[in-house]
Parts: sequence; C-alpha cells; structure tokens
Amino acid sequence: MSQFNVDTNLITLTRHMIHEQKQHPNAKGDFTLVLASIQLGCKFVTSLVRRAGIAKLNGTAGTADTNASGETQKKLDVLADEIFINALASSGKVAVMVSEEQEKAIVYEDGRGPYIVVFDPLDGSSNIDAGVSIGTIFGVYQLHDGEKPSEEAALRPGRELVCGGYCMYGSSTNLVLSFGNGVHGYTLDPTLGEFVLTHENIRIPSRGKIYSINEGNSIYWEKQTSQWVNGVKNPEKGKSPYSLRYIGSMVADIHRTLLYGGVFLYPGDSKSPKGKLRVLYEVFPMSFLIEAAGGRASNGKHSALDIVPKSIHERSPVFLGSKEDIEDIEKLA
Ligand code: AHM
Ligand code: MG
Repeated sequence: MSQFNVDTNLITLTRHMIHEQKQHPNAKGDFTLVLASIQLGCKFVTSLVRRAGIAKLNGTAGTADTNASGETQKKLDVLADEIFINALASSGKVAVMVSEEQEKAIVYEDGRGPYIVVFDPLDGSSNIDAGVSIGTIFGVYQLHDGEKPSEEAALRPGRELVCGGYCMYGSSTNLVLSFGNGVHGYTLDPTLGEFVLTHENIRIPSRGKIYSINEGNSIYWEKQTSQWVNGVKNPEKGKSPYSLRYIGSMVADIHRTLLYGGVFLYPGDSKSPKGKLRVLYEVFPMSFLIEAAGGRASNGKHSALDIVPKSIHERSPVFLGSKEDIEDIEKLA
C-alpha cells in the first residue's frame, strides 16, 4: 500500500498466472494463453451485458433458434458463444471446445494445443432481460500424451479437470477459479480492465443455514429431496429453520453458496429424472470449485466429480454445498 492509501502492487489474475508458470519449470505458457482468452471473453461479455438494454441486445435471437438442448436462445447467448469460441480459438492452444450452445464439439485436428475447454457461455439466460446476475461457466482438461483431439476426448470425469471456474456478471464482475488447490476470486476493476484478487482462498463453511432449490418442482421431488428439505424447514425444537434463497442463475446461487455456505440443489425428479443441469459444463466446473473450497459435490449418491459422461450434453442431478449438509442428503438416498 502506498503512502496515499492506494495499492500500487495489485495481484491480478495475469500476475498470478505468470507466478504459477514460474513454479512449473517445464511449463511453456500454453495454459496462460488459454486463461488469457477466457479473461478476454469475460471482459467482452461484461461490456455487452452492461449495455444490453441500451444496445437492444435483450430478447430472443430469433423464433427458430434453439440450442443443443432444445432451449430458446437469447441474443446474448449467441453473442457470448461466438465471443468465447473466437477467443479460445485464437489462443492457438485449444484442441477441443464443448459449448452448451453448440450441438457438436468443435475439434481442431491440426495439433494446435493440448487443451480441451468445456463451457456454458452465458448461464441463467432466463434472467438476462430482468438484469439479474448471470454468468459464464468453464472447465479445462488436458489431452493425454499422444491422444488425438476428438469429441470423445471431452468425455472424462470432472476429477480430471485442470481448472474449473465461473465469471459472474452481477453488481460487479467476479471471476472465481481453481486449479484444484484452493479457490480464488478476482473482481474486474472496470477502470483498469484487469481482474484483481479480492477473495483469496475461499473456504465454504462446513454447515450452512441456506437451502437453494426450485421449490416449484416440489410435487415431482423424490423422497430423498423432500425428506431433507422438510427437515431443514421443520427442525427439531431449539434449532432454527434454514432460509430459502433461489436466484435461478446457477452461477449466482453457487457464488453465494461458496461465500455463505448452505446448499444448492438441482435434483432429479419424476418429471426430469436426470434433473436439468448439464454434466460437462455446469455440474463439473461447479463441483470442482465446491470440493476445492472444502465442500461436497454429489449426484445424490457419490461425488459428482466421478461421473463419466457418455455424451457431451448429458444431464445429472446435483447437490452442491456445505460438506455436512450434503452428507446428510446422501444418507437419505
Ligand atoms: P440455462 O443454461 O439454460 O441458463 O439453464 C441453466 C439454469 C441455471 O443457471 C439455473 O440453476 C437453472 O437453470 C434454473 O432452472 P429452473 O428455472 O428450472 O429453476
Ligand atoms: Mg446453462
């Protein structure tokens, strides 16, 4: 801190990456380039989200436009997808990309780089037009030695991620990520255009006071979900009931869960046995962060990071949050 109370020695994400690279003598800087392209994508999307209303970027892309899961695409969904694809491709280090908005993986067979990036370019689309927080979710894998780039190469357990994270476009832009050893949060300083370390080593409390779930689906819930939710709403005498918070943007709900504790649930139910959220680019990166912060990520029975996806848009029930709360839910399976 300088004598005028200005921090002149900021820890930015770029600085952190340069430091990390130095710790690995064989590192060639490839991953630093991938992360630089993700940072660029997040800054670009931030600028579009901030002026969406003025620039007439709210609303659907066009009547016929649906994504790989059959959902209507918003203009910002389409733009965010293009932004991340272009940024990642130009890094020259990404061999395979899987996006929520693309039916098939994008595969570069020219041996350009060792990385596979899975992403949901703009999650929480239903909240876009209301100005509620939305975000980008991403995960990075590395091709095995000698492995050829292909869509199948992305079908691996979340435990193999080398990096997982999200960027939340909320009252500020927050990039939260982990390489498996600790979770760090960076806030975009709009005047510098840099992500500055603001949340070092985020640890999720072992038990929380908040549950987060779309309670409108309760008539379809399975016994495991109903029993646990009823339990925290009607606790034994002397204990307080949990509070309900549900934004409907996974990124914002997970951001709160990481910082305050509690649980975020998107279970399977009689209407949608596999739930809603997609394994590769929603469940895995968030599970990776939650476990790296000391929490628990589950599909209801075992760690969500051990799921082996069979297709790129596969869904899974997911239970994420404070370790002891999630273990209580697993006991009811
Ligand atoms: P999206 O990828 O189409 O935006 O859908 C994912 C979102 C998550 O952000 C959120 O947790 C969930 O859908 C909310 O679903 P619901 O409206 O069924 O509660
Ligand atoms: Mg999504």
